[in-house]
This record gives sequence, structure tokens and C-alpha cells, in this order.
Amino acid sequence: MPDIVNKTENTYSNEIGRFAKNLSHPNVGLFNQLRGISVVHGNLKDLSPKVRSYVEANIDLCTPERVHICDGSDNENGQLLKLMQQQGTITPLLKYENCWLARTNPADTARVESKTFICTENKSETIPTPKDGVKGALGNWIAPRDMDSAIKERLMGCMTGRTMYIVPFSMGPVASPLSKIGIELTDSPYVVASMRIMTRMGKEVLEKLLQGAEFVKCLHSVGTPANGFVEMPSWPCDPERTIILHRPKDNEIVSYGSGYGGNSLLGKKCFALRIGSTIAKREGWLAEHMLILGITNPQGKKRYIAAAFPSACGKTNLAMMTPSLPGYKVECVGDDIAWMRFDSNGQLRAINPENGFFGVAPGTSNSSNPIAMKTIFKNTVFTNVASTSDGGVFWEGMEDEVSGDVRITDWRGNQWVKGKNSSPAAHPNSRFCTPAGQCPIIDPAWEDPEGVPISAILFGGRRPAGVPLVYEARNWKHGVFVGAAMRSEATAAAEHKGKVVMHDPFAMRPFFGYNFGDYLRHWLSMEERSSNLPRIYHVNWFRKGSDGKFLWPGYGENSRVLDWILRRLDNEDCAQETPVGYLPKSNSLNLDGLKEKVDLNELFSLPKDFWSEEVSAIEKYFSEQVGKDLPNEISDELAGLRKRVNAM
Ligand code: OXD
Ligand code: MN
Repeated sequence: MPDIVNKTENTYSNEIGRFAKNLSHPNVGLFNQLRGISVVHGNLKDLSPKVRSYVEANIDLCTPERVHICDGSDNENGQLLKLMQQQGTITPLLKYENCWLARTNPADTARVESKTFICTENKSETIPTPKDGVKGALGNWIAPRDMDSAIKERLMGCMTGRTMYIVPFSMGPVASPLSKIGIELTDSPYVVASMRIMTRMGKEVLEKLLQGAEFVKCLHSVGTPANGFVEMPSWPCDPERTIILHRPKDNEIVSYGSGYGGNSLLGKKCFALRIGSTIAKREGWLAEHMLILGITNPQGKKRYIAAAFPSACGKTNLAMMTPSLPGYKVECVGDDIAWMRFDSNGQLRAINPENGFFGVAPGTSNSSNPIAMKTIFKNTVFTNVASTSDGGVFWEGMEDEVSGDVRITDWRGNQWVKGKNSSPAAHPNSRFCTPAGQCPIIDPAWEDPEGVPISAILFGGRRPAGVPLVYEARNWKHGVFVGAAMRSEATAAAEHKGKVVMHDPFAMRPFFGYNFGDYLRHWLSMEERSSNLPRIYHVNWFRKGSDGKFLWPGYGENSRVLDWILRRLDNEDCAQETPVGYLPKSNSLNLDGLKEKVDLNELFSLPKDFWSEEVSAIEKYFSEQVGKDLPNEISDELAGLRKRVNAM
């Protein structure tokens, strides 16, 4: 046995042990053992031979004390919640129905891009070769030998004294031909409870696996630090050695050291985007970082739109928008990920592979997203938000929603007083993990096995200057270029001060599963698959005027932009050609009833010096980051834009 188990760990495992005895299957005995390990929940005969051998190999590697096969039942969930309370991982939020607050180790609060790797034989399969002396920013590659030793170093014996949960899950409705199955092996009950919300998890999936379905292999451990000391037994993790590994060739993910979010709920970014994009490339479809919404116009005509925005651009807000334009209705299919493929009629159809929303809490309020606020106060796990003395939650943006006499405890567990404490009450990346089906405007077709038909694709970002509210791409190739050239204002890495506009092509920069140049070729190849491609748009809700204020009110008023897009799809003559694409003709944006005064000239202006610099920035990015992997079609598009801008 490796010597990583210390006193804290033993205490922790004894607690689980005591609890596990209560959980034990009445027939625990020789017949309910896997590699000599007790199966304390579930039935061995529910595991297909392939699943069983995957589990056995990882029992040998991780040496858990016991195994729990998840069935996804309420009863099981109740037991896990109880266990997590005993361990101090969660506390109940008594103000709401079945809501819980988890506090992580403060060293484990976000995805760690620098520790996320894709493993292929050749580096060029994973990332384009950056220009000499330039650091690549389109993903991290790891050699197979290094991935194997990283796993061995960290995962050998990593579950000693703990329970290995076997989590069977489906990304997408179990019955959909567009869905895919995964098995996550994890030593974190928090991950199990979250996966039950974020995916379709449990018995139904085991049944599909017994019928021979393939699965993506997802191994996860919160880990134990090399010196054996678990700093916070309620949230074990190993931040120093955290690593998130993907091996597309084997549909395999291995994640070690973090219990949080995208690092540990492996169905989301790791499977649905990174491994998903490699499967999509092989099988001829698209796995994208996109929300999906349905929008019905006042005449009752409904269309679906998919939209890619980098993190922190209000994806969840748009997906759940309350339109200000009378007669419009928005319904939500998903807020983060879209899997899309063409049907036999050449119609692009999308499913949301997820089953829940893992949304950033701060900034969510009855004014920014009343629908989210109606969704999240039952059956939800909140992580790293602040709590209130009346058993509720609090975060930045909720100031008007809590009464003045409640006391607030910040995400670290310290008393927090507004105006007195300079640090935020909730961690900026604190989250709600909530079932999508609870959303009051969930689309009736959100679980349609065939997916919903996509009429338009939107790209966007936070662009304080130069980029108009909306424009339509000239054609598919130009649209792919627009996605490739996406940039957004973000808080840069610690070494930079303040905000900078960063490149985030297709909002996929942290999520590409393979070489971005090949990804672009894949997008371009969609032209061969259909003669009925969705139209592509670029939107920017965040342009600022010369006074530094936002030029556009955003939120529900964005329905005016969607209205213009729908009218374009109906071939209304409401657009004019410009060097960057088709912009609304003057007076074609419906501003009826808009309370704020909007300076349309400034909002839609195309300053020549801005666009010259933009073209240069894109050119530099492509040449430094993508180099020879850039498809000719995309460099032709760039040259075309350069020419049109020069002629402005
Ligand atoms: C997310 C992200 O967590 O995009 O959804 O960062
Ligand atoms: Mn996301």
C-alpha cells in the first residue's frame, strides 16, 4: 500500500467506513466483490463486460476500499447527501427546498487550463505549431509516455480508504441517436451528486451499456497531496499536482487533484467538448461551446439559434432571455454546450448534451436573469457562494434581494459585511448546479431525441470598441472566419493588469480537442454536407461610447437583435453590405418602445482605423498561433477583409 495515507485521511476514511456499513448491500460477501473489494451498493451483474474490465483495471490502480455502483435513485442521492453532511462537505440551505451549500478548499475553485492536456502520438494532432519564440495558446499537448507516467505517479493508490463510485451517465437524452455514454469512476460523492444533476445518470444507462453501447472512460480522483496531508478533510484535493488528461484515441479522460467544476464533472468540458470535438470530427458533426434557444416571433413562427460566447459574456442570460419586444417568446434548450449534426434532409439539428445548468452565480439576479432566479432555488447544489443567517444564499448582484437584517457569511466561512469587507462575499467563480428541467422556460423540445433544427449561429464577445451590435457573415466561409477571429475582453492572467481583449476562437480556446487548423477545416467541410446551412452572425452587446458607457442596454432588449436576425432569415430586405458583413439598414432595427436613448450611429459605426488594427491583430494571431495549419480559405477571407477595409 502506498504511504500516502495519514491520520487525517484515516479519520476521513473511517467516517466513510462507518457510513458505508449502513449503506451495505445485505448480500455483501464473496459474490459481491470486485478484485477482492466489497461492492457496497448496486449489483455486479449490471456491469457490462467492458465496463467491468474498465472498473477492475482502475480498482487495481487506485485501490479503493469499496465500490459503489450508482443507480441514480432518490434513495441513493439521499444517502450521499447525508454522507457529505457528515463529512462537512455540504450544509443544507433551509430557506429553500433540497438546496445545499458546498465550500471548497480555497485552492480549488476553478478549471485549471495550464494543467489540462490532450494526448496524441504527434503534437501537431493536438495543437498548431506556434511561431518560433511564441507560446502556444490553443491547448496543451502531452506525449503518451508522459501521460502514462503522470497517471502512475498520481493515481496509484489514490483512492486508498475511500469509496470508488461508478457513475454511468449519458450526455444527451438516453434515447437520442445523437447522445453518447460515459462512465465516471470517482472518489467524490460531491461529483456523484453533481453528475446526477448535470447528466442523465443511473440505471437506464447501465441497461444501455449491457446492450453493448460504447462509453467514454472518465477516471477522476480528488487526490491526496504527496506529503499525505489533507488540508481540508471536507474537501480533499491536491492542487499542486492537479492534472486533467484526455486521450482522444481511446476516448479516455483522467482527472486528478481537483474536485471542482469542469475539472471533476467530466461529462461537461472534458467529454462534451474536448473528447466530444474529436468524436465529432471523426463522425462528421460539431461539438460546440454554444447555448441553444428557441425563439417564437409574434406571428407564431419558431426558430432555434445556437450561440457561442466566451465565458463571462452572459450566455446563460441570453439562453433564458425575457424579450422586451412584445409578442416574442424565448425558450431555453441549453446554456453551455451544443452537439449538432445534419439530418438526412441537410438540416442542422442540435441537442443539449447536458441535463442541468452549472452557472456562475455572481451577477445572477432578478434584474439580470429572473428566469434563472426562478430555476435555482430547489434541488440545487451551490458551491462557494455566500450564505445568509436565514438559511439562504448571497452573492454579488443579490444586494437588493436579501433583507438588511440578515447576517452574511462569505464563501470561506467568515462573517462578511457589505461595504466593510473588500473581498467579495461569493467567490467570482461560485456556481449553482441545478436541473435544467426546472427552468420555467425550458423548451418543450429540449429532450427531443432528434434535436432541434438550427436556423442561425451567433458568435460574439465583449468588444468595448469598434465592433457593431450585429452583423451577418457574407457566407459560410466568411462565417467560419468570423468564428476563428473571435475576441473578447476578459480579465487576463495575473501578470497583466486589468482587462484586455483576448482571442477566443469559437469560444473554444480552452476546449479544443484537436488542432485548431483541423477544426477550421472541419467547419469549412460542412459546406459539403448541406446546401441548407444556417446563417452566421456576430453580435456585441458590450460596445461602449466615447463617454465609457455601454451604448446598448442589453438583456431583454437583445430580442431586438434576434428579431432583426429572424427577419433576415425570412429574407426581408433589411440589411446592407459593408466591409465587415451585412449590417442592419438604417431604421431596420425595431426600437419600438425602447426606453433608453440609443446612439445608433455610434453603435453601428465602423471606424477604419479600428478595423485596420483589428485585421492586423487577427493576422498576427493567425500567423503566430496557427501558422501553416491555417486553411487557405481562412487566409483568403482575412485578405478579403483587409482589402475591403483598405477601401473604406
Ligand atoms: C464554463 C466556462 O464553466 O465556459 O462554462 O468556463
Ligand atoms: Mn462554458
